[in-house]
Amino acid sequence: MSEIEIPEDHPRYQSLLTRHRIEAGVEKGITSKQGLIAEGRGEAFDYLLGERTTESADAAERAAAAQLLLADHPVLSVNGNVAALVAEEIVDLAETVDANIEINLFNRTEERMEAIAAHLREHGAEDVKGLTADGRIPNLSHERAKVDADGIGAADVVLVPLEDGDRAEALGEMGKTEIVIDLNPLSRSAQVAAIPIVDNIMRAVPNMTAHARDLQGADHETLAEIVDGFNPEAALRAAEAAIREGELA
Ligand code: PTJ
Repeated sequence: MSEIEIPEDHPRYQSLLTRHRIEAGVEKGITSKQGLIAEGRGEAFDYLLGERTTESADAAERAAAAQLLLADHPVLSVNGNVAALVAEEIVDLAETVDANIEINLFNRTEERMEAIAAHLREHGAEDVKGLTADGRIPNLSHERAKVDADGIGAADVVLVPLEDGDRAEALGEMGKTEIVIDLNPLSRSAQVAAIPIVDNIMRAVPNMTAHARDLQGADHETLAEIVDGFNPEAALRAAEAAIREGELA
């Protein structure tokens, strides 16, 4: 038996584990109730994708790893769903690509900010940004616009998983290179991303870390070639085709 009382060979193990983590996140005060709804929407897309990392998502994850390794100041943005689902995996990715972790919430309260920071520290994060909030994303309503000036404010590349479309668009307008993880290829965040990853965050983050480890010794030119060879429109088309036409097992 593992984290939940379900055997790992249960056919719906991953899905049940995800639900368990989100529910625990709500109980711990880190995930919003809206996060439960967001997870349900994501699950429906994942079901249609066959709950697997498609070839095109894997290529996006490799391009994202290369982009994070190339960045001068990469930041991984964490919300209540991300913290509940992949706290340890985000810490691992941040260490591998030398990125900052910043909490950035849609429904921001000081209590949730503190609870998420504590949860990330429990999972090994040393420096958690987002609490200073001395920077602003222009053209967004007050609470959602709060960032750290030396975190997302100063970042050149930002990973924004499970993000709402408005803020993803506003970050893009600030000139940040955005990597988005979202199971809905039609969502505005996926559409505005330089690198959209249409995959479950539970699979996407560890796979990005594995690619980053594999690419760690690569030179600038090799990394730039991987990023330049990635086509976001083609990736979104492939994801939509997999969802619409995929054979369900
Ligand atoms: O913690 P907060 O306050 O910042 O709020 C976070 C949520 C997620 C509630 C907020 O950002 C929100 O309402 O987001 P949306 O607009 O519902 O978008 C979430 C997107 O993530 C949707 O397109 C879902 O399909 C997708 N999604 C949900 N679960 C997963 C996912 N994508 C990848 N992996 C998942 N596990």
